[in-house]
Amino acid sequence: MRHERVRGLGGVIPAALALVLLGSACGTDGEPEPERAAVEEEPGAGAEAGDLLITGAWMPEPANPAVGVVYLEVSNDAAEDDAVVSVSTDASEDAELCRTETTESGASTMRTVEEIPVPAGGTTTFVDGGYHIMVNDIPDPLEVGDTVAVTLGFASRTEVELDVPVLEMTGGPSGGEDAGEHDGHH
Ligand SMILES: [Cu+2]
Repeated sequence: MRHERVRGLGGVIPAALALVLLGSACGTDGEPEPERAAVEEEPGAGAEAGDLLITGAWMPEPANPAVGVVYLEVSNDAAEDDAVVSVSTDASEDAELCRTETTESGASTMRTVEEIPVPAGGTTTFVDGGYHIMVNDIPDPLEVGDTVAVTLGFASRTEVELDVPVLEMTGGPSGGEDAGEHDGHH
């Protein structure tokens, strides 16, 4: 019975939507949940403010419970360069903009930075081995499933708030693949 119904719909709607309908039919008889499907496709939080678009924001569950890191992608659709110039979070009073750099001898060092540039028409990726947000002295340990409120301030005076999910170390959209052993910024 159920299969016949789905097959009938399949003739007139895209296969991807049919899958969504099929998925929801298993649980309840309610409507499909397109928002939920979108979240599954791209883990992490996103937000839009003016010409700025943030996607894929997440925090790997901290290995050291006192220190967390937030990764994300910022796109700037404006005609002018912008930059992230401040960060704050409800997870700790101590959050900062940070960059991992690889020295010529291959050692990794981290240093805080005043700003993280987001060029006009460009995208800056916060990633393991590059720019990131560092959250220090976390008083209450974070676990997978928690959400951390993060506010980014931009040079253009735009502020963007995000509810950043804490995910398993391997669960993020910008996981270890781009690790910065071959950092090409210099
Ligand atoms: Cu850092």
